[in-house]
Amino acid sequence: MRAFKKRNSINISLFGMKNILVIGATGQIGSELTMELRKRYGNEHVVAGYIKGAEPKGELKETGPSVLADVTDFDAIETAVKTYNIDTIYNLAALLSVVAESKPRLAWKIGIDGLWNVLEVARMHGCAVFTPSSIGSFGENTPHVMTPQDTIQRPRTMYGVSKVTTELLSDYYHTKYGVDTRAVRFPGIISNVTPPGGGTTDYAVDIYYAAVRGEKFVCPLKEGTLMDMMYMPDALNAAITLMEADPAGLKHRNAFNIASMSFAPETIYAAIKKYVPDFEMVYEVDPLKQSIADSWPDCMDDSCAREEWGWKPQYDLDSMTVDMLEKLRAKLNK
Ligand code: AKB
Repeated sequence: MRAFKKRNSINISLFGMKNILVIGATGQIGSELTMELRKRYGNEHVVAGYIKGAEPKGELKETGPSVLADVTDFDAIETAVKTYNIDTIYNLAALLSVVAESKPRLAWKIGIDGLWNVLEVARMHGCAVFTPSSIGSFGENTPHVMTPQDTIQRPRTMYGVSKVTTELLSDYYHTKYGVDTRAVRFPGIISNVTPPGGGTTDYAVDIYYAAVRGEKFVCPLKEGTLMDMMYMPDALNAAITLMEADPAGLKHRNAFNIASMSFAPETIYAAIKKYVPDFEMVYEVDPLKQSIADSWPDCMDDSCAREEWGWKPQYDLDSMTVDMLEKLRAKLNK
């Protein structure tokens, strides 16, 4: 076993020396996280890691370096880390919940075998690692209202199984090898840039596109289905703030509950209808999505994140709706 390079416990970004690799940089969160990190740390210091068939385009390609970094390929990850002298890895490679149910083996290969590669490279080369968990790490027998930070996690989906394992393996690498692993449990993320694909919470993005296009929205979840959701700027800020936090303040690591809003389909529909009065929605329940959503929390208690590293969201449902409609109207020329 090779010993990992010792890192100073003071965050090295204070000295302006952070070199970051984003694995999954062309995905829903990765594409915006890469651009936000480039704004904060400088374009040359943030490398967009992609897989074949999902190469960076546009400003993601033009503003900074990119590298082939398939999470399932240990050598590719290690070469990227060595080439760019990386000290921090944001590992966003994963299949979302619905698609993971149809490809459970692939979900494990990307989520867990891939994570193992990332953690091994991090151990050998002294990198900090952020690998998100999700509300999907909880299950039917978790308390659903104000879900505590430390509670029962017995999910029955492959997505959930892989997210709980992500948390455990990341904590293991921290306690056993001292690797600086940290993570949050993301709610459903809503954004106007790269659409999600194959998630249970995707409806909360699709509904805005339907409203702006003047289409009737067919909701795949039934009335009353509550889930935590978050606007992308808050999600990006959470990831970066946690990775910048003083480690002395962290009692938890993998992974923190974070929350900003919780709503059911009829609530987001009403929020949009306030600004798009003709907007229509009908229900056509998808049984798989419904059963997954029913197993997830209604709303999480994020007091540990607030206390340990100062988590504080900026957006609520109304301010997110105003911003989403404005940005999508510009994007879709509507
Ligand atoms: C999904 O719906 O699969 C994701 C998630 C909540 O982790 N958006």
